[in-house]
Amino acid sequence: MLTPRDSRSRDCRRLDGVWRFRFDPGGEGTAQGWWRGPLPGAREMAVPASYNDLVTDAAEREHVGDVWYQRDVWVPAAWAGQRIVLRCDAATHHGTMWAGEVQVAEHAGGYTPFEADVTGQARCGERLRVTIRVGNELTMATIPPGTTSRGAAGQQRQRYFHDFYNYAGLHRSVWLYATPRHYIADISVGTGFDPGTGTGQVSYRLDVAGGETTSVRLVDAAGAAVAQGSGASGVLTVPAAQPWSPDHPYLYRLEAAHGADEYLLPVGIRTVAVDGARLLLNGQPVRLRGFGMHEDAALRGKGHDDARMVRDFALLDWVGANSFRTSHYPYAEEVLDYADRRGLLVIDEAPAVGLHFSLGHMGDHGARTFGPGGIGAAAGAAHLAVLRELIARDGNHPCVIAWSIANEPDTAEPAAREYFAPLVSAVRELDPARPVCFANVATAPPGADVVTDLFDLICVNRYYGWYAESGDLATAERELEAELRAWADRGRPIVVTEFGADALPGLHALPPVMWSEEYQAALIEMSVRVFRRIPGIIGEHVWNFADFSTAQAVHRPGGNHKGVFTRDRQPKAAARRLRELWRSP
Ligand code: BDP
Repeated sequence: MLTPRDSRSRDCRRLDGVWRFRFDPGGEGTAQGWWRGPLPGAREMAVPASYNDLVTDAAEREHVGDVWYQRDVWVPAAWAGQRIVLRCDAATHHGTMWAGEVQVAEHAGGYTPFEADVTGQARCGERLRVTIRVGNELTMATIPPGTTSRGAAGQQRQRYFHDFYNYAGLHRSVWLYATPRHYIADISVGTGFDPGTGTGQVSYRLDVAGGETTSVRLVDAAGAAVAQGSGASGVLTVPAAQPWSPDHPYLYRLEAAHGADEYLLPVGIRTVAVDGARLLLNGQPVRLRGFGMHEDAALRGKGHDDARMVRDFALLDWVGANSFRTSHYPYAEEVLDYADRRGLLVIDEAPAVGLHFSLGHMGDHGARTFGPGGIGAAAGAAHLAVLRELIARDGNHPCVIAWSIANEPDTAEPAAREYFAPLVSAVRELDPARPVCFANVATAPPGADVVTDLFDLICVNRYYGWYAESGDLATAERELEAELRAWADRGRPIVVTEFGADALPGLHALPPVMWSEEYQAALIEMSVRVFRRIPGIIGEHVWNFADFSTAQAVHRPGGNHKGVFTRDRQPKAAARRLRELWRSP
């Protein structure tokens, strides 16, 4: 799905701002048709933002069910004769959209966009009422999963199995945009690069609507055409290509034309491949240094914020990171565009988190995950749908070097294999060019895990020195090394996608003890030392980049404090130590 971009033929308007808003705890809005007129009893709410931390009432913060957003928008008179599209970048977790009185779209999945042709509803030069109902309920048929129950006061309560707060609302922009009636519906590109000759290749395929002639031109960063083609698909050859890499994130632009419509797509020419225990970018081995992150900040919650994004990337650069994982859901497209421009390598993750019902504080001891009453066919179908949408949305980004299809599912359960095998095949079919992985959990070490052989990369989340061998870094070091060596025997590249410790900012201890800044720094340093002793470990992603909000729990004082930066993006001692480790040769 193409991200909205202005061009000679396209005009895109973000509908960000303050919308009319209403909680709907009783679910009356649907029965009463609240989209039919001005939202009754409305207050106001910022978009994009999670609503949870903008309210002052506990029941509203923890609301389970629908909320309604509404605003009017002037449809420009100049759009007469154009195709008009209403698009929502993210409604977490379900969205239903009306243009005037007409329901135009319905979508499940909180982190991928949906849109509808509203040419029939939008009158040029007049106002259009846009209403979006957003539901946050998680069930055994949603990704991520969750359950609801009733509290003593009769209120709905939500339980989920992932360790970040279930923020909800319109988290990203809503758009109204216009294209010509005959238009480019989608573009997919693939790239090749021969390091020997320096020749690059860009294969392209356009989906178009309406009979017109189609052509493409590839231009370099200075705007000079380097290749062109005609027809809806083909392969462009680029002699003396400038490959995209973290050191040189060079972007070409594919200028696609179909009749009067034009779409401008940034393209980075690069290859990614797994060769034995190496991960190759443009034929060269690459090592990943970085973080699992979250879209999370005070007040806005998971609402996309360019200011936060710019600060986060400045800190990634400062600390010497070259990569991150979009733990545990697809991030805003603005983030991937920025990563393309800044040369960050991204493991792009589906929102399949919490598929482990017996994990630690979040689960129930001994509970089964896969099977009747749990994760089965319905969740599998939702999971496949989000993978399709993820790949359709992000497949053109050079920054995306791998698909992570889940975080910490219970892959020690035999039924996990039956669940994951078809998903892995589907992802390979949708994108044969990128490695596929998932983040393995500590309860499924080698010998217990039943799925890792299906994947290209071995990604493991390990907490030796924190959840295991708490406070004893010497024993933790031995156990971490022993387990990683067992994984390394499989001869595949290994990325440690999580390791770390909570540190309360300002808590100091000599000698280091748990929860202090010094202990966090020491644990990270110990882990990095182990990684460097084991060939085959090609990536280290600290958990987490910054402190983040979680569900309320006795082990989460004001959230999860495994950030090496505070929630307001200032460095703890571990960030300074990492900077030395990552920036020294
Ligand atoms: C892992 C999860 C991550 C958690 C982290 C932790 O993948 O989402 O936040 O551990 O416990 O289980 O801090």
